[in-house]
Amino acid sequence: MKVIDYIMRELEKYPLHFSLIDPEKQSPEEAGEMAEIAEKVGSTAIMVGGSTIPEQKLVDDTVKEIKSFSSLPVILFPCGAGFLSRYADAVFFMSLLNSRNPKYIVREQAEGSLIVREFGIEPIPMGYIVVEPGMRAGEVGEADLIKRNDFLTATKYALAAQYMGMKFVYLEAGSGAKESVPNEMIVHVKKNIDIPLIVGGGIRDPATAREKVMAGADIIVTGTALEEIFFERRLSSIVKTIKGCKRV
Ligand code: 1GP
Repeated sequence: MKVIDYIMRELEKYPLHFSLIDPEKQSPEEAGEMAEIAEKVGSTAIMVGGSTIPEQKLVDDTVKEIKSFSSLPVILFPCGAGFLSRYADAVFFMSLLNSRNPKYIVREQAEGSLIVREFGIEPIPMGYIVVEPGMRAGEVGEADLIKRNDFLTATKYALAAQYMGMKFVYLEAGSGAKESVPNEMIVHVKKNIDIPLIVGGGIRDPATAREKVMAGADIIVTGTALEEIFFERRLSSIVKTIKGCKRV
């Protein structure tokens, strides 16, 4: 089954949680253990990504370890063509829509296109929109950050993504952000699009995750919450809370 079909099937049941692992933040073996726990607590997919491109072998080794410890699909969440791995199941073939630099909108994607084809990994088109504070993703991606009260601009980018044929919209506040994407922005965006909405950045507890889902997020991504020691209990309560909500 294609990864996108699996995600769509799971979304019919409840809102979802994806776990983000950055290959540069731990050893491949530790990444494998994190993925095992993520699957155990009910996360639906493992995203592998980061804001800088590590040695490509590190991406390969990390994906291989994750695959050997977990049966969840591995979706690459790359910052560039050098981040691709043939061992992954799929790749968010993403465009940073509010970047000032064409490199992050389409040029890096052109570089990666033939590699994705050669590796045989499933491309999943996704519109990526970076909201204040944006953190490293905003800096590295040279984003014209969406202001936290500018719901209209966020909505325009999201609907443009849908009209360009992208399958998901991702509202990103940046990894480690003190403030996650504002609930009201999620409400506005969700009201105006028909494709699933992914929200991530700065979500570290069940209450915040619930707020985002109640506002309209279909999929919640957490990365930092997995990096903390003894993250299993916290991640478990985040995932249970998300799956216990009704999709908006
Ligand atoms: C970053 O949205 C993700 O791309 C996850 O952010 O690390 O803050 O959970 P956190």
